[in-house]
Amino acid sequence: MSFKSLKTIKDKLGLTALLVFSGSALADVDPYVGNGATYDFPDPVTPLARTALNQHHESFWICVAIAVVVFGVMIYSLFAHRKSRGVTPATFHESTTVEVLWTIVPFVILAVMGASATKSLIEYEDTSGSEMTIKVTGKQWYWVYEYVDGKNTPLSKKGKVRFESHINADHKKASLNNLDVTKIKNYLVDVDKPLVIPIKTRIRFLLKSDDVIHSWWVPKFGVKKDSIPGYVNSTWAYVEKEGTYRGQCAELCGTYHAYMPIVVKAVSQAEYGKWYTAQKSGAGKVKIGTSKAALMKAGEKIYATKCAACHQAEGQGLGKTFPALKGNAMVNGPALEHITMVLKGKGAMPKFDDMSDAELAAVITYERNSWGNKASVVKPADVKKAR
Ligand code: HEC
Ligand SMILES: [Cu+2]
Repeated sequence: MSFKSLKTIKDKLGLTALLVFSGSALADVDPYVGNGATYDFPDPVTPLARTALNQHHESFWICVAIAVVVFGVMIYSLFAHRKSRGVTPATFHESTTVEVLWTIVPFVILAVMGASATKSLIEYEDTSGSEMTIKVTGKQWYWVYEYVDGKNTPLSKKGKVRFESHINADHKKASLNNLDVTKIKNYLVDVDKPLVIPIKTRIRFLLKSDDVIHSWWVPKFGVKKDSIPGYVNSTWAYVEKEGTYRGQCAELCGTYHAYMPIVVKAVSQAEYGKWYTAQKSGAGKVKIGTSKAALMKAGEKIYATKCAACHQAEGQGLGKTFPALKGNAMVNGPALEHITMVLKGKGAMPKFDDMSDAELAAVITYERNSWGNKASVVKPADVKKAR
């Protein structure tokens, strides 16, 4: 086929345009890569990430060397021993030298690569000497972070900092409604409340899950670890540079798997201390009033992040599994049964007893007075009594 006809086919398929556009699109959206080169690995900011990168490069260059030797011999043989030169085939049949060589050479290659890979793996698994511990819980479809112990992190249960990290609601809305997303910064990798950690501190992460298997993945940390129900996994990070690092859940975990990003803000130790103290004293927690208007306003937000995934945005439910809350008998009935359902859960309906009285009052009041529902307002005191 001539070059010209190839070119015609290419133009017909619009391949040129496709290539040009995919290139520029990548350059804009890839939030993981800090060095401007989208084909390369993200810049490592932890010793683990550097170990993984070096491990990759080392194995890669060994493979390149093997390829050069093997193809070199092959191409030389094809050329120098070609039939037109009258070369007759050699026989290596039952040659002990060849047998010994092709056993020993691969063994040596494996031993060299295996030894350094084992060293890297041990470094990955070794969480000893950590200065603080953060518990990470995967949930459909958000992350829960809890500071367990360590610097500025008292062990006492009272005042322990624990919070949820949900995807930026605007991003999710834009994605679900097929809106124009080209102008959205950090599209789908932005959250309402990032995990905040101090730099130059060896942090142990304990990973667990409350429902299905998720995976906590922050590329620049070189960390990707499954969070599995009924099992505690651990990994660690020592972040060298201040910055905002983004990642995603890396395990297909259901309908909204694409909407569980991770954002970690690494700050100086002094700044972290200040942040932690403020969190402990409850600053940054949204205060919810007890008036109907205040409960409705807060409830709408909570409903969107915690309930709409199953019961849908307008309370219309989904299929046979997720009941409609619009016009629902329980939602329009006595408050106590309704509160108990949300507190304790039932079957595929999760329990929400880790929410505060005020938050529960807000979301329940919202359900009871939206989409045409008309039922009594639920106050935080009612929730407290029902617990
Ligand atoms: C993971 C999916 C899921 C999420 C998230 C969820 N629900 Fe449900 N919900 C269900 C299922 C499934 C049922 C039906 C349970 C049953 O009867 O077995 C249910 C039932 C209910 C009922 C009772 C309806 C009835 O007719 O019995 C209420 C009220 C309710 N949910 C409120 C909420 C609220 C409030 C939230 C958010 C705080 C929420 N749900 C989040 C799945 C979910
Ligand atoms: Cu997940």
